[in-house]
Amino acid sequence: MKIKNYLFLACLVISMLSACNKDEALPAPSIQMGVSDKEITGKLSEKLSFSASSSNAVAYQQEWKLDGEVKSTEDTYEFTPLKSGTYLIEYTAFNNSGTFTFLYTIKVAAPTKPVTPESSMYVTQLFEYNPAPGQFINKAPGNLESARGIIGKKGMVTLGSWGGYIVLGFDHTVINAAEKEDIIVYGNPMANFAEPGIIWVMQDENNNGKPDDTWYEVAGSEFGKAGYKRNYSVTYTRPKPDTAPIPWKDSEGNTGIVATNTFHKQSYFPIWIAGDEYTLTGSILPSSGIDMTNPSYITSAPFSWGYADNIAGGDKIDISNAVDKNGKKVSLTGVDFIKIQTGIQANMGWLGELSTEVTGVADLSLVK
Ligand SMILES: [Ca+2]
Ligand SMILES: [Ca+2]
Ligand SMILES: [Ca+2]
Repeated sequence: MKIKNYLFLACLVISMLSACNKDEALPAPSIQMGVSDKEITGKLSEKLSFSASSSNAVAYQQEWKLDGEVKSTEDTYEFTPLKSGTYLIEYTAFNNSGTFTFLYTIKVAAPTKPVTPESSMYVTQLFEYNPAPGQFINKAPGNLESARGIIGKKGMVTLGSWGGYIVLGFDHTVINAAEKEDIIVYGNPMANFAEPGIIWVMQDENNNGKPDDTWYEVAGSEFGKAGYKRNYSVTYTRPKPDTAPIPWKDSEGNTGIVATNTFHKQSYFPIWIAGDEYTLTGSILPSSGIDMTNPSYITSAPFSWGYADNIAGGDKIDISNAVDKNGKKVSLTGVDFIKIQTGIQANMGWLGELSTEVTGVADLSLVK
């Protein structure tokens, strides 16, 4: 029985080998690439043309893949990068005898708007003000007018409870200077009372002047520590009546309220929100720095570094600490847009909810 099995296996191997020998009669494609450099520096909106030709007269199929997706099965392929980044173009030619592949890596630098004598050190554009509910919302410093108040100068805007944010733009690209901080975010913290907010940055990858590109979180001292979570979200529900506490539920199944107090009698739910609820998404920071043991003297210790409304005198931010959606460091040459978002969900008794305030955002290289 065993011998029979060996014989069968031997026959199988021999027949496979002879099949291979037969195929060798037809050669594999031999290909000449029109562009022989594998590393290519591309430019935004500039067309790149690729071609491949056979130097032996055999039949074969071919394909061009852009980042894994087939884009052409012809001899040529044209590609125009519409945003900055790294692209992979893989060419493959194949028949029954073999496969030829060639891989291009195309790097397209982010566009840079240079500093001019007219450049403002402060942010010059407000793109979005989307605060979470809070005691100052729907009046100063928690309305659109307050948000506009930090454009081109110092002012004061509050972002409400966890997740509330503001999106701002510079009139030039803030360059990521090597080995030093690049942006300063002013707030109103005191030595024992921080209301930390997370900072996000964006390059204008498609050069259209709008923050419709990729946000990168700027990792601070609490990144990855206990109590820090990414891809977290909270849904706030319109209260009934308007002036009641605001119920919320988070992406982990927890629920809570943004409590109201007697000092602020207006609705804490942003009046310009159309629906009965809205969801804010981001990263959450630990609330371990808050000490409520003495209810009449509540404190909130600042984190070591890397957050808004955290350290008295202004928080200096290094673009080099930016991380991608997987938490991996990214190397950005500079940034055009910034987002600041309240990072902690906490009720601080008679002081109301913890909410990040922003009193100014400036390019540190232009601060005199
Ligand atoms: Ca830097
Ligand atoms: Ca853009
Ligand atoms: Ca504050």
